[in-house]
Amino acid sequence: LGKRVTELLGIDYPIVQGGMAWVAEAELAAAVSNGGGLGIVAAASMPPELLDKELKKVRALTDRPFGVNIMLMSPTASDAIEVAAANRVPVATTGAGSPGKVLERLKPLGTKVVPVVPTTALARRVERQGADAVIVEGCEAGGHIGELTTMVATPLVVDAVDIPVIAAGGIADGRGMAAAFALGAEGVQIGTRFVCSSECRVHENYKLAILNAKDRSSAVTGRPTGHPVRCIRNKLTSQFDHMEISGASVEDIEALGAGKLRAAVVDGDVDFGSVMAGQIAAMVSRIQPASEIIEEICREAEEVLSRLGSLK
Ligand code: FMN
Repeated sequence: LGKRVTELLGIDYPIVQGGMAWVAEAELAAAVSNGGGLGIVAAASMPPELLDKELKKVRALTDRPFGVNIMLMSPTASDAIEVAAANRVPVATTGAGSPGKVLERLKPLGTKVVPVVPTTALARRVERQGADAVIVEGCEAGGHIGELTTMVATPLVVDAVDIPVIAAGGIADGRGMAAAFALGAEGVQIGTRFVCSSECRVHENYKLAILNAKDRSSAVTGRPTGHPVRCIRNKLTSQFDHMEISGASVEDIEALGAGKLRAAVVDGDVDFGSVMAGQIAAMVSRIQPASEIIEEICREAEEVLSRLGSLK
């Protein structure tokens, strides 16, 4: 089922690790790629020199394909594209916007470009622009989110384009992966569960916050700004709630969010930092090596798929 994706990306299993600002560094990316998935370094939180260093580090740690995630909203996006070009990165995923510039600059160099899209309209547009595949991300996901759920957006996007569709948002085990395939996806992208991999270098408090999360632990902050973010409920999300209820300005709400992901990831401030994670955090119960996560999910997915023979 995942053959078009594994062949396109040169990987063993159709599992992509989500690009995650401040979280997705070289060690995690290399561990995922060495485990047979596609590891990704997130450019959003990195100045160009650091991104260059991290990409070279992944190359030193694995001989498997890997990728870079370029957040198009980020002020350093243009620099990140040039660093990705100089490093001849095998795959680029893009988030939050229209990836025209990335396609134009990186595709001629042989980089496979796989944009993250929240809607059928953007999926169609990036296919026309030459995207090699798309990642459709539902609002169950951690981080910046769109409106549609994975359950709804995946089959709609599958129907809208001919290129392979990779589903993201709310997938953390083999059941989720098999469900995504049932909806027509040919691969999955996973963020939250990989935060709890042994090789991910986020502060221990961040991992604990995910491990302790229950089904109603996640909240969405910043809706009035037009850039909503899913994270784990804490003192910061209460502050956001109060501001939104009291009709605070968009500028003030944006100011409250500034620097908060770094505070949680780097300083371990899980009370007043932004602990971005998906709803599926409730299912993540162990810290494991990335390769074990990949094997476990694929084994479970195979079992589920073989069990689902017919309706009766
Ligand atoms: N997606 C991007 O395209 N660029 C980012 O910089 C980015 N940062 C993220 C940071 C965190 C902490 C998390 C949890 C997610 C982020 N995402 C980002 C989304 C992930 O790449 C991925 O699509 C998402 O986590 C999948 O949903 P899941 O968390 O339910 O597995």
